[in-house]
Amino acid sequence: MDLSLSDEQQAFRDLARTFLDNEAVPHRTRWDRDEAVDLAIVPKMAEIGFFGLTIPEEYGGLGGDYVTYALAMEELGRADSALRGIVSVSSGLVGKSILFFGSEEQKQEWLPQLATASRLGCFGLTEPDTGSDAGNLTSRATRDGDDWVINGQKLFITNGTWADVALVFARTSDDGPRGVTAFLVPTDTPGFEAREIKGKLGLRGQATAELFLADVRVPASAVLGEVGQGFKIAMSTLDKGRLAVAAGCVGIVQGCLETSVEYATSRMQFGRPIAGFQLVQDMIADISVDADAARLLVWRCADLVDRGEPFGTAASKAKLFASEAAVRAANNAIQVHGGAGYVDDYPAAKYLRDARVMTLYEGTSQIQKLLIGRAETGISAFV
Ligand code: COS
Repeated sequence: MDLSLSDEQQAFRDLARTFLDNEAVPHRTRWDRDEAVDLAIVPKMAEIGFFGLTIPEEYGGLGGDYVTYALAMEELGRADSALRGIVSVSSGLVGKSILFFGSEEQKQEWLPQLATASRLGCFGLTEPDTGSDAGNLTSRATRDGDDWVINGQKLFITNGTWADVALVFARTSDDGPRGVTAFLVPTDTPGFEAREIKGKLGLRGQATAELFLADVRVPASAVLGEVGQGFKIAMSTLDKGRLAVAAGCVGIVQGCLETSVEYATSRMQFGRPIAGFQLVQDMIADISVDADAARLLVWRCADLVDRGEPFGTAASKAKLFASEAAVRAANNAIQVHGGAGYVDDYPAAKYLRDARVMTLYEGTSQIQKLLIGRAETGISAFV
């Protein structure tokens, strides 16, 4: 489905697909079983431009638009969501926070490195006791002379053990969400420790970690934006993050469609391809409609970003629909494959395991519904 994509946008999508079909798809099952992607792919992905896509050229990126970014995220989701997460957390959540809220010095220091993936970033918001209620986080930063000293714990942090810099949100006053400040913390700072979380249902190739900060001392220049602005930075960055998750989910749905059609047209039962049975076509039709609907919501949102229009609610709608669609489509794909869908010789099982977290992270489906409900009614369910 090509809705008035420019030649450049289509060219980037084709480049991304060819690269991932050669460099990721043949290895993804092994990476998934080993619980680690081969990090040698990261510089190769950077060369294609995945990491620098929306970072301006003056900071070493490609200065691309968000529709192209959505296409790139879709291709990554179709190939391996573990790779999509590495990119969208490092150059998306961390890079964009620095781009929109950082000082010129911080931009010069970090953006060229994140754009080329010579360094990776992680986004330290979630804590053991604060997931959806992010504004109530309890990690604390206290002023000590010219420095800040950070103590606390972060949970489920993508890239946590691989990152060179952690964007850490910590409380600098007891004023709820208004008392949160963002800090750029090099992960080799004494007192910073990352421990990998093993045994995840999906995204097994991706490093997900628990972060421990014990008297981590950073200079005042590590504050991103202003003191007390951290929650706004997190929320506005997550709006774009939700677009990236949604686009990745479109890739999962697309992958489910392709593998289901391929399997159903070649698998013979009762003397004909199972694609000839109406009940199988019913499932394939559902996946196909989910792919189109999710993609259109994603493109609408990306287009709003590109035009400088408000896009938060559109991002919530895209993320809600696309993540639920990804779970539905992967479940349908397994049903089309029958027993073959239950083992990892085919991608359907991994699609389902990877899709399952998409309705949880970067704001659960329930949080997205409450944000959409608030936008429609003007009444907040959070107060
Ligand atoms: N962009 C910019 N500013 C925002 C914003 C956004 N998208 N959303 C909220 N803010 C601002 C508000 O404007 C408000 O500013 P003022 O203090 O100047 O009025 C401030 O942030 C606090 O807003 P509020 O108290 O209204 O918070 P919300 O109700 O907007 O947020 C929810 C509550 C539950 C929506 C929010 O905490 C949330 O999104 N939780 C999910 C967190 C999440 O996605 N976690 C996953 C982490 S990454 S895996």
